[in-house]
Amino acid sequence: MADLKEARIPDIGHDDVPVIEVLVKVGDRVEKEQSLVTLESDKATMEVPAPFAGVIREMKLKVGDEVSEGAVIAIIETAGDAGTAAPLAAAADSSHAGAPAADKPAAAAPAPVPPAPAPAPTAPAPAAAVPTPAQPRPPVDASIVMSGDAPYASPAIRAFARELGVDIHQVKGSGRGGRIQREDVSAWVKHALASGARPSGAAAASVGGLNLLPWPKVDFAKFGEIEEKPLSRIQKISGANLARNWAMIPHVTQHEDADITEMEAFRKQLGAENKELKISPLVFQIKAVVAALKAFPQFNASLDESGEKLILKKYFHIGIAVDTPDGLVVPVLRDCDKKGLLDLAREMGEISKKARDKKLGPAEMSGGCFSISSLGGIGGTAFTPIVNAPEVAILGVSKAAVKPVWNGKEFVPRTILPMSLSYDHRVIDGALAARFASFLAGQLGDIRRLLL
Ligand code: CAO
Repeated sequence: MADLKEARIPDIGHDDVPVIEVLVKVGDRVEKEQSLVTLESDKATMEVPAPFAGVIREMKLKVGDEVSEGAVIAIIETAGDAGTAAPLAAAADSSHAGAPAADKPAAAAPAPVPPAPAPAPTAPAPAAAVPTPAQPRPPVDASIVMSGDAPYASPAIRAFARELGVDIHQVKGSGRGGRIQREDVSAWVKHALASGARPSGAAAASVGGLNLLPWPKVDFAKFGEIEEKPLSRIQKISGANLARNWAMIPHVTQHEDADITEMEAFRKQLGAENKELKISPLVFQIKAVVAALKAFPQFNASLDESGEKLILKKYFHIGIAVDTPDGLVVPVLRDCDKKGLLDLAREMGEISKKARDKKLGPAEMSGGCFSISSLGGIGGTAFTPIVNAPEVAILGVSKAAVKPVWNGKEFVPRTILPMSLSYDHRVIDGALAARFASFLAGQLGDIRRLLL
């Protein structure tokens, strides 16, 4: 007896996690545990499996939706027995009929319908087949991902492809029934590197092939003892983002010094009065950045995907780069224009602890307008921070030091904070950046101005 049931998001540990892939469509017959959608936070991707077998009658989610526990993914028509729903082949998309359900036990599906349209080759392509290089596809957007022509690949292979930044739609499967194997993804990457094939996604539309040399392949053990250490998940994700941002954004870094002698005196006084809080120079920098974003709205902006429009933001959410044992994360402090120094100090303490304890949720790392990366507690006199796309600028802060400064009559000791402002030169020109940096220095040099 057929039955309509809701497949819901289970406890995923976070709220508002974005859906990045919809793996099934109306009419598909799914097995129990077959992945329905993929969710991705900044820290992890997860595929949500079907809690029971049946035929998808209605999809309730689309790419870009943000979900929490309990959200309905789809309405599934089951055939009574949740674990082994009878095949409802007549209801399935007829375009799938006849394609082999490569990995399904024959008994489970007398009229099998594969989870995704496989090309149904009469003889599967050999495993060593040269991958099809970047098929010219339009940029990946929600409608394409949702179109239902999901390639035939296991969750692990999809995750692998995503980690390498490969659009799985471009990979030709060499497994049974066209199933995509790990080797297919690796071979696609090798081929793409060698041929300078177009990168996937929206980026492809504007960047074209970078035509880079393949990464040097070196047998390091030939030269001495070595040890292999896999990158952490955070390093892999942030590495891919940094590489894209560095390659695609024309960076320029403007350096500026701020005289923070008075600010430091006030900060120490505040610290003495609020011993329970750690009042770092960062909270003053956040307030100064907010003032500068208000004065220079071009910095509180993002280029839209087409690269032809600037989105100006009326809110002031500031990302703070936090160094954790597993790599760099950038939690976002919201509405910094509405918060005082003490509130920000409290929040900074909480959020950096959460980051180091790996407890940040995706929502806490999204929506930033501008980032600050402070190496001031460590050292250095200047560096080149990488813009955190789709933001258009980032402030790098180095270690303040007492220096002799000429006041017109004599050298006096002043505490000088070196700042490095990197910006996207497509959006911001050098003169504007110099004005922004000098405005920032002015705010930090006379913190009474932060009240204006
Ligand atoms: N100049 C001099 N001293 C500074 C300073 C500066 N610009 N900024 C901070 N300090 C001081 C602090 O006051 C603190 O002194 P006390 O111990 O006497 O209180 C000390 O340096 C250590 O500060 P901190 O780094 O622990 O704290 P913070 O609030 O300044 O920064 C955080 C917090 C989370 C930003 C920082 O811990 C961090 O992770 N920084 C690294 C960010 C990073 O890796 N960026 C690089 C990105 S590109 O790879």
